[in-house]
Amino acid sequence: MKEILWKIINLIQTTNSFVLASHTDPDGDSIGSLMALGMFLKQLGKNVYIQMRENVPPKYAFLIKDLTYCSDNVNDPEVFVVLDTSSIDRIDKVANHLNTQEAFILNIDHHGDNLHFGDLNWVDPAYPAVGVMVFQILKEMGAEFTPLIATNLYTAILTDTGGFMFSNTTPEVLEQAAFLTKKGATPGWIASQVYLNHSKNYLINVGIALNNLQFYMDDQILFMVMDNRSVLRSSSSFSETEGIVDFTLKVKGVKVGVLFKEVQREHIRISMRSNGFVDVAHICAEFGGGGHHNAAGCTFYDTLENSQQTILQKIINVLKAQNEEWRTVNK
Ligand SMILES: [Mn+2]
Repeated sequence: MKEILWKIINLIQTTNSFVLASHTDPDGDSIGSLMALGMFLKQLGKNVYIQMRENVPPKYAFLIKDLTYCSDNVNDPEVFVVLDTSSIDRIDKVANHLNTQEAFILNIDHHGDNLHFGDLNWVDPAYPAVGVMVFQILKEMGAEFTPLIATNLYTAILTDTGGFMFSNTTPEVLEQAAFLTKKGATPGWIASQVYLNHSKNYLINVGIALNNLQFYMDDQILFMVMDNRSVLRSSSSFSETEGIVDFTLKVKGVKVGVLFKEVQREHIRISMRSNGFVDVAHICAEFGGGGHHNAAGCTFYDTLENSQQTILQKIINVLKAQNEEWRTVNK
């Protein structure tokens, strides 16, 4: 077993009160990991509080139906567990009555740009989901995988592997998913909750984005744009846009796809996807953002036009350099 895993197990065995938190704008991996670890700690008889104040998207409501189960009064936790969060600034703000200043910080994450802010850091970008890391802890510690724990971990893995479609879908991941299915996770039902549960607004937003496509560099780059006026005019809002950027990679030949959301004038949210050829986390980091090799984001405080121009130039340069390198290696 990895040494770090021993240390984490030892920490869990020798402490009693925990506050768990993750990043704002929770996703399937952050919610699923928090809930699964929280419920397991409760099995051990620990005091647990899960900090998840920020809007949990309605489609993930099925994961948190037993959140009360993990809302003990923990005022001065011994351990503050942070999951799936590269920087402590990105944490969902901890409620005022909680004092985590004195707590021992356990940082478990798979983002390559993690800042190792913990007292104990298990950071490994090789893991497809933090749910897989939590799975390992539970497995090693002999957890009882209840149907709700299995459902949470399955959802974490499902969503961070893009529905088992990304290149991080390894044999191990599928074995873990099979194990969780035997423990009561139901793939068809979970998939319908996560992927077939959109609002009308979502589809209106897809329409706006698909209506404004821009191809560059022989279709290696695809931009989708949601300008403020179109969204307001269609009486939609920017709240339901998760996954729209993934449409870009459905087009053959596209290596980098970008969605620009003009949430306000001179406030542009940018989501980026790569087919694997270039590292979009690296591109977004240059503009103060971050993420993973294949999925990242950043924010511009500039006009929509300037933002597009700056991003386009950057991606063209990166693609040219990468194409050049590829030609050299494969000569
Ligand atoms: Mn994750």
